[in-house]
Amino acid sequence: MNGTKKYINADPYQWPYDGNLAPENTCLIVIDMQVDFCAPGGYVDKMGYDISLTRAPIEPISKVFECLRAKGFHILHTREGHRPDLSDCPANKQWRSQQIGAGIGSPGPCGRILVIGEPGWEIIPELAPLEKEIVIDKPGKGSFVGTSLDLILRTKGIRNIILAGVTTDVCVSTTQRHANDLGYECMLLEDCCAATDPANHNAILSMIKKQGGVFGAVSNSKALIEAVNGAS
Ligand code: C5J
Repeated sequence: MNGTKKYINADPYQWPYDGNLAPENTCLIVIDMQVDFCAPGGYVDKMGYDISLTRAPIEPISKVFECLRAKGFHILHTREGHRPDLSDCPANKQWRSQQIGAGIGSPGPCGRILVIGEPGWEIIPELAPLEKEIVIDKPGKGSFVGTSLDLILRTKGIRNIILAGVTTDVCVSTTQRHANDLGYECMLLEDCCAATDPANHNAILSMIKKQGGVFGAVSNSKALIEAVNGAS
């Protein structure tokens, strides 16, 4: 932004730390807003968790999309899923999912659970990616393992990552911690994320803010939109 420093109101520090915020160097990564995590009959629902929790971020994320797309920020999406033959699904991951009644690869109302190409694996229509937006498919919880995400971000010159999606305590947190270790400047939008247990969501927010922002900072959709719209 022409050498002018730009910050978003965040906790425990104004983000990014050095005020180097611009559409070219900043991306929003929306983690796993898939039917399996947010819709009736999907993976999270089958595990017996309340999908009203994982659906709560849909509206704030939509508003953030509108704002960031208008300003030309990068937006990436991720999907958790496995090959139809489950050759990239570790046996322990599948076993654990079976223990809670939502076996990965098992048939369900949204097709085979967490399997690539099935209806449950698709991103929910409310948050569908635009044609030009990159979608990262990942077999694990973090978005960097087994994917080209780091290469893509570095090739595009992205150094600031804004995180949204589900679930705060699993895929979002794993991605943020890994990104932080890789040197990216991270900020999580608290109302644009959710966990299947609100206490876990709150615990992650607290962890991020320790040690001066050990994994980055925490903000929300309103603060982001205000800062970006005031930016131009
Ligand atoms: C989980 C995710 N919770 N996307 N995946 O298994 O957080």
